Amino acid sequence: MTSIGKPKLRHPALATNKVGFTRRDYEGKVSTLCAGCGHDSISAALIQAFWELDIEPHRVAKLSGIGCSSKTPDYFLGNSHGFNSVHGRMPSVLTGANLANRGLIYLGVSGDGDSASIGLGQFAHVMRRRVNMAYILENNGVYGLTKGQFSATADSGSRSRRGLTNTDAAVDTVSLALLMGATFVARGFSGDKAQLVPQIKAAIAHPGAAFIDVVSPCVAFNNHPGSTKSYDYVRQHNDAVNRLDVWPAREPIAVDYAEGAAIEVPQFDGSVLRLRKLDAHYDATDKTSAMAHITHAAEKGEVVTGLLYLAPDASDLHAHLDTVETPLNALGDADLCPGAAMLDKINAALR
Ligand SMILES: Cc1ncc(C[n+]2csc(CCOP(=O)(O)OP(=O)(O)O)c2C)c(N)n1
Ligand code: SF4
Ligand SMILES: [Mg+2]
Repeated sequence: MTSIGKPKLRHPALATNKVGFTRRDYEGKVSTLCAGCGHDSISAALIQAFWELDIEPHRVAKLSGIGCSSKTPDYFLGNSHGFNSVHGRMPSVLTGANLANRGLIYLGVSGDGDSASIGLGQFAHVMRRRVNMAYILENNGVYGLTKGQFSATADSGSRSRRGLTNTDAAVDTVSLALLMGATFVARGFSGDKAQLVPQIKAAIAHPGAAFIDVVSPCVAFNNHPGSTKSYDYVRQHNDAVNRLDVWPAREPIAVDYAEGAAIEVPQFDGSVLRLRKLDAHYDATDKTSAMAHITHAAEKGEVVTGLLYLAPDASDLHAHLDTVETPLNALGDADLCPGAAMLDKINAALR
């Protein structure tokens, strides 16, 4: 059995959000992942974030590749649009869907094998094209679904459950996303929901390529001493540079911080991101120093988490291509066909 439906029965007193949905309306089928898998905690954080943002489930399109991580869209947002694509190919399918219908909110869900091994090229190009999406990479350092081989994000020197040492250099997806032009880059940990939920909310509000690498331990194949993606390792080496608060549009900001302790970044949808510094020297708007900080921390075996980079002037692929505001899939023949005279002109120009 690959999926189990949930009973329809629900408590009549469940709280509803501003669009009239309970938290249950953002859930999906019962998860069939291993008990304790980090990916299930990420699904719970996604449910919480979409519910708190008052987004109607039918406005969301969730796309994924192949892997335990890519299976998870079955376990949340059961009333949203969903497409489980081919291994490593989610970014191009998401790009096509986004170009055809800019009216939906795009969520890409992937794994480290899916994005950093077979799908590395697609990952790089979707970031440099700045497709408007929230891209969540559930990073456990192994191919969980195919029984725990090292993936390309496994750190050099880390040990497999069977005692093998990884000698290959790791692909750091956060550094790669920065290098490729993503305009929102964060790293979270599936064991820290308080940090992850605001990160997801901010990524959804961001008007461009938003990427979150979420370290998500695989309890079956990569949660032992010697692994750098285990719960214990990440808890002991987590170096959070800041904490995010997200204030939805039109809601008064309820907390004050000392001057210099927080920066506010208004988003295009009216919401406001508040970034509370935990590391006074970390500037999330300075890409070059962010990259240097991440590289130095990785050399010391630290796992830097938080909102690592935010471009204040972000824009997306639709803005770059100058497409019309109406979703392309809603345009009629009259809008799409330039007519015989225009076609003659184009042909003449090519002769
Ligand atoms: C084209 C292709 N090659 C290989 C596979 C086999 N395969 C399925 S999932 C997977 C790796 C998944 O790893 P990851 O993306 O890290 O997801 P996880 O299971 O760890 O969450 C592989 C190699 C496949 N399904 N399709
Ligand atoms: S094999 Fe690993 S990644 Fe897959 S469900 Fe189990 S714990 Fe999660
Ligand atoms: Mg994996």
